[in-house]
Amino acid sequence: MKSGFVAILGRPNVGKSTLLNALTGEKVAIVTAKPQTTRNRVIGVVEAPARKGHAAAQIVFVDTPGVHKPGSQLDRRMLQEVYDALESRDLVLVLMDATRRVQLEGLAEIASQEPAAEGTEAPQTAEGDDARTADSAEPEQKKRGGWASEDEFLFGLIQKVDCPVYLVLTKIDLVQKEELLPLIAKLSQAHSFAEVIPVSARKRDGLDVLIDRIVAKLPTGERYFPKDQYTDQPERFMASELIRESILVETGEEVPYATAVVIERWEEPRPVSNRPRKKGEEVKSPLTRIAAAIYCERDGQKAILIGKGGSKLKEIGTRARLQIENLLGTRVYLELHVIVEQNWRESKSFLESLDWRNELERISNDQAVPEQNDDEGQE
Ligand SMILES: Nc1nc2c(ncn2[C@@H]2O[C@H](COP(=O)(O)OP(=O)(O)O)[C@@H](O)[C@H]2O)c(=O)[nH]1
Ligand SMILES: [Mg+2]
Repeated sequence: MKSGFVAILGRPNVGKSTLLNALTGEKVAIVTAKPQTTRNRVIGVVEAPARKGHAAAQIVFVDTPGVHKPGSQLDRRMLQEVYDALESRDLVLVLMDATRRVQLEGLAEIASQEPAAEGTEAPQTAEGDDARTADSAEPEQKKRGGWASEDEFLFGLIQKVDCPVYLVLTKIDLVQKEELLPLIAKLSQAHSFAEVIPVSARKRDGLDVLIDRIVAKLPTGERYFPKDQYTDQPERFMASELIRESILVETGEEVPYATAVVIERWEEPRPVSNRPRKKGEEVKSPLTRIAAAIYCERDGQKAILIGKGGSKLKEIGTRARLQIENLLGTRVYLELHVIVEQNWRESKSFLESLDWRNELERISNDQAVPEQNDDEGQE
């Protein structure tokens, strides 16, 4: 059998997480129309059965935050997640939004100009006129320079990897076939891709071809994950992500970007007793009780998150609860409250506390070497 890690890379909002979910057939990563939805690298595992032409394979996809020039400590952490994903991989998929005419203009700049020095403003390209992508209206993007420099940044990243890199054109359900060819030609000038594969995650178009081409490049090896495991994220973290997704959908302006979610309490359902039931007595399905804190940076954001008479928080909660019920397969009682934590996006310690991988590492270290604690002293 074959197995390997495949990193999914791309600018914000090109459909990385949507593709991951379509490939795994599970909701592994949250998806919204807003850029910077994904903050951590997210693993989704796909079992590809043996087919004519290739062996059975386990493909471990690693979805990543969208590549953008970091403005805050949170952004830098997101970029670090991209680097981490690039470190252990057998193949890289670079996703480009097929609807993004402006990318052509950006890459024309790359081909014809010296690379812009770090920190200089790149020429502004016509961002506003491609209404088909939601992130083009994002003011934060504008502050950090034009698309050209951000594409350049992404191409710089893949220049350094030493494994095959595939170009995956996404959202082809939104464009005419003949629009793809000039885009492919232009992108191929910027990097020599081992394969170019157009897909629509939404219509499940091109996914089989993509899987076939990936398996062709994977090394022989055993599974990295048990056969029925589709992600490495703990349920608690997935639940906090679903709450964040709900906030992203239900609020606007800067609120989604200034928000973090922390699960504070998690009570597993009590085992259902199998005592005899009275006639007509309803058997309640199991209930998971979850309490979560929503962190934001300012009082004004808190007011927006809560809404008139708590109405916004209620909407956020209801939407998230339904999703978490789907995830867990139990009923869920979800309690949300909002906390102002000024400038948390710049706080290294706060950002570290959000990372479930740190948390797991800390727990396993605590359990592995309890007797060494004395020698380490300070902390
Ligand atoms: N029409 C269409 N929209 C898509 C497709 N894939 C993703 N999208 C949309 O693009 C937006 C960004 O998707 P997401 O997966 O969060 O992008 P990411 O930031 O790259 O992870 C969402 O509104 C998706 O619904 C696709 O194949 N077709
Ligand atoms: Mg994403």
